[in-house]
Amino acid sequence: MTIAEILADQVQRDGFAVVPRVLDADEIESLILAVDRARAAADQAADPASLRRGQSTFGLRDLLGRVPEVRRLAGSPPIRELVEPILGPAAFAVRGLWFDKTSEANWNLPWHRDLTIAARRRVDAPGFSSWTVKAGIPHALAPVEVLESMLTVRLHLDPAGPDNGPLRVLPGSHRLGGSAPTEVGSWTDRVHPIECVVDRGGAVLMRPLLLHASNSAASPDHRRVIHLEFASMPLPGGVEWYDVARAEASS
Ligand SMILES: O=C(O)CCC(=O)C(=O)O
Repeated sequence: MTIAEILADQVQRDGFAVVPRVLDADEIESLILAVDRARAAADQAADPASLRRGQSTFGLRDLLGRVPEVRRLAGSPPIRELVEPILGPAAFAVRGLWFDKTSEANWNLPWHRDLTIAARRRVDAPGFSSWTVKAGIPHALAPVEVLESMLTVRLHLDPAGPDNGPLRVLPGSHRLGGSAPTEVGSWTDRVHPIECVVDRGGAVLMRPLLLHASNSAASPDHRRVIHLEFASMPLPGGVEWYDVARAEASS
């Protein structure tokens, strides 16, 4: 079995996999600089894409649209090699977010699934609900079939360990088995949570329907993550993805 096949199997079975050494030190530094530039520009323009707590920015939306380096990364061979064995060669990135957990923004997130997609415009199609607008972009809860066919790649620009509020997951909880996507209790009662400990430059592959959470960091420091969501098919009912970033053209 190849490493790609082993990872695809893990994601199929557990809903997630931790992958070491996806980005090297130079790539990490240039991504940090590129995101910082976009973040500073958004802050200066009081742009709602920048997620702020007090004086501190802890997140940025629309990363694929705002940071060309991240758009290139999403279509680059090292990322495609993680995504294609799971979603197939037609997969494309549909959303990019950046998060940093620091002492000023030391969040604590309860168990949840990622149920929202970003769309080009609101269309009241069956299966889409709770439309909202975030940073000028329409968002909706998506049908389960759409979410089941997606994959998130979380790229870690800093180490995530037990002390800085790493992602926690409930293995296998991406399989709904007929239960509602908002249902949590039966999983927390019987599945032991796993902490995703990731080195700088590593990644977590995750199905959006996997139940996940994170505690506040005991020793907060930067915990920067580029969060990329991938899909492999058009949305139903005339709804369109807000963004579609495909693989780099091979020369
Ligand atoms: O990075 C974290 O702390 C969790 C983020 C998260 O839960 C999410 O992206 O849905």
